Amino acid sequence: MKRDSVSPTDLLQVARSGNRHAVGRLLSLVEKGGTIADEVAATTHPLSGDARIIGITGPPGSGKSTLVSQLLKVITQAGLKPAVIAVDPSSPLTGGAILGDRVRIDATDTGTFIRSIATRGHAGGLALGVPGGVRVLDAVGYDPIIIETVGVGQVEVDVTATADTTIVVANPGTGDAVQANKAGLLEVADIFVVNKSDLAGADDARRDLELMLDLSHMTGQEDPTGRRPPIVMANSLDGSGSIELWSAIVAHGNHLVSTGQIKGRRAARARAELHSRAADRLLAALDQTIDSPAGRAIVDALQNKDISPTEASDQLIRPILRQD
Ligand SMILES: Nc1nc2c(ncn2[C@@H]2O[C@H](COP(=O)(O)OP(=O)(O)O)[C@@H](O)[C@H]2O)c(=O)[nH]1
Ligand SMILES: [Mg+2]
Repeated sequence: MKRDSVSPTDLLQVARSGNRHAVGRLLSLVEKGGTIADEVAATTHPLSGDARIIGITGPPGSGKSTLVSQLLKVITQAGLKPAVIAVDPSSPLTGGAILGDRVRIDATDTGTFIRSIATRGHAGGLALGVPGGVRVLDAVGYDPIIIETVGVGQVEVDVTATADTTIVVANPGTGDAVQANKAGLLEVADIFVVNKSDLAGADDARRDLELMLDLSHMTGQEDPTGRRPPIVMANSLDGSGSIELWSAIVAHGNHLVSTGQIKGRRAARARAELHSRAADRLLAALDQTIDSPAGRAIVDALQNKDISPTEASDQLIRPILRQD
């Protein structure tokens, strides 16, 4: 069979029957962007929406991948079938098995699916690639789906923030609590992990986070239900803390369901993806228009001071907004 002749619908069917190669190919199509990614989205959309999405974020080198590999053991032991999307460019992930540099998990053995997604170089970038990839994994039957991102950059924070449960990782002796606060991560955290708790200063790191949480409470940023994010201490080299972390994730999931907040989270996720998609299309239309003869005429008119900057941009977007 010719590689390009297989439709997303056929690929999805094969993927759902347990063929990991087909899962990888669907994810590649998503990364490619364009019409074929749109087709994959249309095909996987009706079969997705049920998987738990867990976002895990924190500075590069804080041990996210290592922590995830320990978490995967707990999750698979619980009889679940997890998948990981890593958008951390510092993690040397392949479609196969590498997570962290000391703790490795053989994905094929456990039925876990691990995949890295390029942060650059595909249409729509992270904001579209991640939801598209999550939808594929969800439609194939993976649950939960873990997204690992470095907690720098607004898009990464946004992607993480739309997970059902967002975990923020900090380390001892690094002032991570303060950094997390600055990056806006404190507000999106449902659970904190002080990873590398085997290192000196772990208790101080915990206290810093507690203090930050106290302060955010004072400024009124706390959960409307009064829930305070728990802080889990973890040593991902030996796996301690991973069972506690999974319990905290499950408890948070139950909290979302019992308070009805799950609906809001998922609506926010749908809204964020729709916003990215629409923005992407508007920008493409804008690029096309500004480089057309009519667009160049508007640029000329602006340069010649025939029209004001506002009038120029109005003229430019008018035909785009009128399209139906
Ligand atoms: N001492 C210690 N080192 C850790 C721990 N977790 C991860 N590491 C190490 O920290 C480094 C970065 O880990 P990695 O998982 O790749 O971090 P990531 O960039 O956040 O994904 C690696 O050398 C890990 O072995 C931990 O709990 N304690
Ligand atoms: Mg990593």
